[in-house]
Amino acid sequence: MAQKQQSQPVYNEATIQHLRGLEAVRKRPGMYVGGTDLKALHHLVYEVVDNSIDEALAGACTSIEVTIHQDGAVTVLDNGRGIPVGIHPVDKISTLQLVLTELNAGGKFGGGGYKVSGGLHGVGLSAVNALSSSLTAEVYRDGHIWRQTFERGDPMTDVDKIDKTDTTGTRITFMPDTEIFPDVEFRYDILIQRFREMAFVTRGVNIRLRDERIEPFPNDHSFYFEGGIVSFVRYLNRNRKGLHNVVYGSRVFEVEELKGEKIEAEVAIQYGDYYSESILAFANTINTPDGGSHLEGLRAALTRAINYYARKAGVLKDSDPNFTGDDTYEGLTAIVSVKHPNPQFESQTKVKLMNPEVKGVVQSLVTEVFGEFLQTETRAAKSIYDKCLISSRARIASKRARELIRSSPLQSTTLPGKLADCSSTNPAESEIYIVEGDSAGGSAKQGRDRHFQAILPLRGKILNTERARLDKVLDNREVQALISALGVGIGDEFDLSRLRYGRVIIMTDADVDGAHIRTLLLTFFFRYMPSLIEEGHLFIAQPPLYLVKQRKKQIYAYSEAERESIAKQFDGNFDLQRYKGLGEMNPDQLWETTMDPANRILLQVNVEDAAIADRTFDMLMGSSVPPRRKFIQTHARNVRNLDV
Ligand code: 0RA
Repeated sequence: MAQKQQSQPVYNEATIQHLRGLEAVRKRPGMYVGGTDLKALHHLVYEVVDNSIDEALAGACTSIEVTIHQDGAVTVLDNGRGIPVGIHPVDKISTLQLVLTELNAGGKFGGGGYKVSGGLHGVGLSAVNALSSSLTAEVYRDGHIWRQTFERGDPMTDVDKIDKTDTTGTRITFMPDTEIFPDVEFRYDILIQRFREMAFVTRGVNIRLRDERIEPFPNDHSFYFEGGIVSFVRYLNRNRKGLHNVVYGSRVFEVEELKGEKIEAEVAIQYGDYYSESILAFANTINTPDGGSHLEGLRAALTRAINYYARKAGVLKDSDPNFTGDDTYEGLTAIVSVKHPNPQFESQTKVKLMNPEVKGVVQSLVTEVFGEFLQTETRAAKSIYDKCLISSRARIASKRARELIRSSPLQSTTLPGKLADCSSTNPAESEIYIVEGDSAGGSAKQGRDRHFQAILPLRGKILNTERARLDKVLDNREVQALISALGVGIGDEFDLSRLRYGRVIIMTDADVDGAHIRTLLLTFFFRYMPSLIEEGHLFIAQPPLYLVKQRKKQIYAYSEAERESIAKQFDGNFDLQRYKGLGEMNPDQLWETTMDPANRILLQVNVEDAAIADRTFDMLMGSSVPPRRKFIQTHARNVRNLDV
């Protein structure tokens, strides 16, 4: 190539039209890069890197290095094949110049080497060139280093052969134009996030990001994930427990619409012991947060496979309805990544993939690999079905609750007549005792410190109805009294900030019925006021089980172990009084043992405790009594200890 004078734009017939194109990019950057804000600025880097990723996807590139320079320019260097520099047969100019000056040229013209591209809005490197005050492209190819420089998209030099080399690759350095972008400062954090994702979905490529603006260069990270999206799922679940190893599958599909070109799809799936859902979908390595056809295919196939095999395994009976999609997505971490020769995105910013044929492709892949997994790994499959069961029960319970709440007068704000309120109106210091039975309620009212302790007696026999269903419970007058005493409302109206007492304390007898009522109340709070538990407002009072007496000395025992150790202390010579109910204590005793903040032991309820109660609840409300009693006796006091 002949040397041309520096900084003299190189025009020939072919370039005139290209330059007009680039002028349009500068006039309306919004149409080409989605605006001139920070997001658009960073898109310039992604655009160049996307081209290098394309080389990696073509199997021709293993390393991409991105550098933010001190002057604010960015360099993207890769070891791909290098942008071709020869004269283009149609346009009669160097392909390098064509790629950098013609809109839509990119690497995809001529049906050549490229399978896929995630390139920005299909406008390619030329848009970056147009929006850069200066750009230098250096190509390592055919034994030589070639260079061409541009200003605001105009070629300043010809494609110059500047040296010899035995490697291949492309180095693009550009300075975003301050005439276009009000803020041209690249953010390391934004870029690193994107490159981490790209490295995960482009197996075997090393992406490095360095920031030369801060010495001694603390910002220098490399990403390389041999395991691709399997590593990605492990990374996302790094602090959580998986129920099984990551399930992975990939296929290359030929679909008729594409006339010989192929779609590549891969998925990685893992369920864990948590309830959130994180599914990420990528199209040509670009994250598509609004999903699209690839995500639809994944979701549909997962739900169908789980329903099919759960039914086959007898987990779902003939009379049971199918799990809904949501039932099957709780606790799921999954990634679907497709590479498509002609991706169609909903909008310029590429947040949603539209190609309809992709849905079926992903669906058949997931059906095959995940179905195979469910069939062979039966234990893992069982734990997934069990999770779905829990999700579906919770969904049905909360639906029933919402319906009920809508049609019931539970939002009343008048305080119930049975409430013995405290004089303090400061929730930070006040507490409410929910007490089983009117007689214990009477003792508690007399024994309390009325300044900060309120008492609400619940009539035991009503709550005691053994077969009470939870929706019946909401219809219950006692529970309605509880809701209005707390002041928080319920359902859509629920507002924890209106809680009238900072501590809500359940105080029931230390017997089977007491445990039963406690389970019921815990279940109620868990299903209808979970945030009250999460924020640490719910407690269980712990009355003593025994009074151990020796002449004038008397000691309360709160557990069997305590009773034994006191008995030893008294040399086996003592009187023992067993408390079966709160009513057996006089008001002073009740204050001293169970209500006085100086002496009492409260158990703070956490969500796990309440979840156990919730699971227990269904069993308790079943029709067979003996296992129920046994369960209550063994588990009722099995709550974490906490001194308050
Ligand atoms: C056009 C055709 C080919 C590669 C490229 C462009 C290409 C573009 C960029 C941008 C950054 N790095 C790049 N690397 C390659 C195919 C070349 C061939 O078939 O040899």
